[in-house]
Amino acid sequence: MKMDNKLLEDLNEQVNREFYAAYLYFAMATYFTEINMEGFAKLTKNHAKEELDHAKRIYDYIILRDEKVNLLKIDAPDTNWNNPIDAINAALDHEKFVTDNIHRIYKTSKEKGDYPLEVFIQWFVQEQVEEEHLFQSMLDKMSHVQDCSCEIVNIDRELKLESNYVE
Ligand code: OFO
Repeated sequence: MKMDNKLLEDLNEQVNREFYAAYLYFAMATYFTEINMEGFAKLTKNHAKEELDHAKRIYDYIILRDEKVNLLKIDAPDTNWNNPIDAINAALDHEKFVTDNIHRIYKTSKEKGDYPLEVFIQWFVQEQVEEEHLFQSMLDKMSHVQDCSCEIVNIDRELKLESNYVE
């Protein structure tokens, strides 16, 4: 089934948005490394790798549909974070932005009768629920500690010990 041109364009832009997300999380990992927060650095670096996987999933899907992958320029992320809460807030904002885009692709694929794409993109719809939850719950935890940086250090230590955040 031939893909609608606008949908294909949006999907190619989504590949770019996923690569940008990887850039953003690698930038955050750099920031957290610079301020000696190894746990947060590990978390964000691991997340950057997940974003590369998201980009690859969509890249492979476009090829599977016999359509053309169009790789677009990746912007440099804005990295002016003042503190760890600021950075994690930026992560949540970005995930909300990605969610809006995924929902639009899902909605359009339904409207255009592209059922294969509708089914494919469902994985991302669910993934975004998890991604937003990850950063929202972290922010909730951090917002309790307010200005006490020693508590943020404790959260960082916990993250460092989490076995699922592998290098
Ligand atoms: Fe963070 O989920 Fe992809 O972008």
